[in-house]
Amino acid sequence: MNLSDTPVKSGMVAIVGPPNAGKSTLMNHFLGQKISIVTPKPQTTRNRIAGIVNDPEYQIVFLDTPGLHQSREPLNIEMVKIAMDSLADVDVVLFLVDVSLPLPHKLKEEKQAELLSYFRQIKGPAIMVLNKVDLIDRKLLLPMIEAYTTLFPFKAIIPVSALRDDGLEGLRKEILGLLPTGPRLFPEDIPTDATERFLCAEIIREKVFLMTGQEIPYSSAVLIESFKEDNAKHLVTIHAAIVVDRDSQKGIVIGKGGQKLKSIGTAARKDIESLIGEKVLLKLWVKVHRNWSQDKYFLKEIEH
Ligand SMILES: Nc1nc2c(ncn2[C@@H]2O[C@H](COP(=O)(O)OP(=O)(O)O)[C@@H](O)[C@H]2O)c(=O)[nH]1
Ligand SMILES: [Mg+2]
Repeated sequence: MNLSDTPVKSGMVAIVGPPNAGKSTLMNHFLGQKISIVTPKPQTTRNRIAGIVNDPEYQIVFLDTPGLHQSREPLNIEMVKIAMDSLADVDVVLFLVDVSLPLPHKLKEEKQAELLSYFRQIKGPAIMVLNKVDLIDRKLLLPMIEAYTTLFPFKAIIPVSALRDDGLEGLRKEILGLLPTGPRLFPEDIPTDATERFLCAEIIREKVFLMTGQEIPYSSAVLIESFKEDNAKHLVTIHAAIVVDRDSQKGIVIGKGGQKLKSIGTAARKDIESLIGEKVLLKLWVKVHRNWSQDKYFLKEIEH
């Protein structure tokens, strides 16, 4: 019997909640590395991404998910579906909220109903994670905990700051207490189930989110057109297209004299090099694909 078959605490943990609550930040802190992209803009995460934490005593498979929010845009409907579907086969649900935002009973009726509808879809044990406690006075926590206690039978309500790594140890213990004992679900040496190709596209998308304003982040996607590894030279050559909705957006992403695209490329290349540990040659170009977010085939193509 090899080590991987030895029963340990092992299971899947979905991280769900409104956009910008800090879901990706939380997962990255548990992993000790950046798997999921993080920006100050809502709706950054578009797909379910697994981050796997291995320890001699346990394996926790976190699923980072897109933010829950109501919207009639096909891409957004798909994103919420991805998040809600991930609730189906997990052992524990972490419901994350940003404590600097209004409490549930202070929300507009419609927003409150939305929140409750998400809670109702939780089947197994759930932990409410009150994130961003660094932004508020600790005295406000008790009424907050009481408010959430009345809304859903959470197994625990835990205040944390994912950004400052505060309270995460206690949260990890709560999670382990709820996980079954069994074989590891993944090999011990991989931190994610995402492909390098997908993670590279995500890194480029993060730089587009961070370096462009207004509508561009939400109107763009990244397509990896080729990904070639030259093992002898320790060089990976990546060709990728930043896909936008309209001609006018193409100009914005390229920038004056190509400066914007160059900055995006340089920042992305550095992160990709540290992700894969090889030299990277990154060739970026910008392509217009009208209504890409409504194109099911295109959405499938950028998923992996
Ligand atoms: N002050 C503070 N900011 C946080 C914390 N956790 C996340 N953030 C910030 O909130 C923003 C959204 O984070 P992200 O992880 O992308 O949220 P997601 O949309 O839920 O995945 C980013 O700017 C993070 O740096 C926290 O504990 N405290
Ligand atoms: Mg996210």
